[in-house]
Amino acid sequence: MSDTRIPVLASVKSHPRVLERLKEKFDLRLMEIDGPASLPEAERSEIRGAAAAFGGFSAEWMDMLPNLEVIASFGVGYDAVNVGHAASRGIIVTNTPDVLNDEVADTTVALLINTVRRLPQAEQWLREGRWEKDGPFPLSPLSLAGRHVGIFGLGRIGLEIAKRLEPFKLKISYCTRTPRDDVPYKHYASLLDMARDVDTLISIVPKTDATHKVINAEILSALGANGVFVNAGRGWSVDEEDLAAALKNGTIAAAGLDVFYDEPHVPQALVDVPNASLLPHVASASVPTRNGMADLVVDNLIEWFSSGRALTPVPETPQKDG
Ligand code: A2R
Repeated sequence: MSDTRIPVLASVKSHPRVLERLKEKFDLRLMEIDGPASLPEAERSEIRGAAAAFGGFSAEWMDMLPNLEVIASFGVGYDAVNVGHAASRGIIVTNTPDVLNDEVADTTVALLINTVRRLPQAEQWLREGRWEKDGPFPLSPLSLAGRHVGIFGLGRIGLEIAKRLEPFKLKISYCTRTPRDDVPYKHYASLLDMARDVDTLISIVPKTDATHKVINAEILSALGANGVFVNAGRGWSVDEEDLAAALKNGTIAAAGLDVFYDEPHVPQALVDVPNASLLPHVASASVPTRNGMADLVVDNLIEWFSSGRALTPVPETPQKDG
């Protein structure tokens, strides 16, 4: 019996729940990580929807699929999907906003505290038996108390980070292109001006042309010797050579990084400095949150094919009204 369900494509590397649910609802076709090239041409022209994994979706892949209507991307950042090309082809792209705000904000605050109070190193000290052998773990030179935090990007996640930092009694400022009228925090249009005024900088901006390597030697120098930098947005926004030098030379005091320029490669210069707290891009990486993201990927495809409206289209590929 032939399958009358809608043919959709997903990478074999997709989240297991994405594959499981797509298999229930659609005629699921799988592609290897090198994209749709491995599918026979006749099969490619049948595909009407696709689920993109972290590897994204290139213009070349889109053009192998002449009847593609929608790409549901896993993650809130969709920089690996060529949205400009999708828009020119009339393909709707969706992402998974909001369902990860709490997890990413929680992890960012944890990373900030780990960085300032050196808690991973303290645990390592205990595990290596050094507490008993060498005595107490050395006092952390830094404290969270009294810090002035500048949040670079006060969107869905940035706002959750700010809300979590308020009960820590920290002063909060932010830098975005457009000021928000719903927050009491001081707005800066210039990242450099904010870096001069704060001692703690948290980056949670997306990867765009305008955010490329904007956190550089000048910004780090403005942050100063008591400065702490935390990145939970994209490694793309940071000049990692400048950051490693700033950590090594004491231009800033410490950094906490969950994201890197060329993941999963982490520059040795960052691994080598003792005042960096490093995580392998785990901010949203809990089973419940990733399940929520997986569900939103699938729900976007289901909604598109049942009502002609996606749930969370990205702004670059808006849906027609009505
Ligand atoms: O600039 P605005 O007013 O559009 O504010 C957005 C800000 N932003 C920037 N701020 C300064 N200079 C820029 N060139 C710039 N570009 C964007 O980043 C907004 O406050 C924030 C982004 O917020 P959302 O779009 O709500 O993103 P969400 O969900 O908070 O995620 C942020 C990023 C993702 O794109 C992933 O790369 C990462 O966090 O997981």
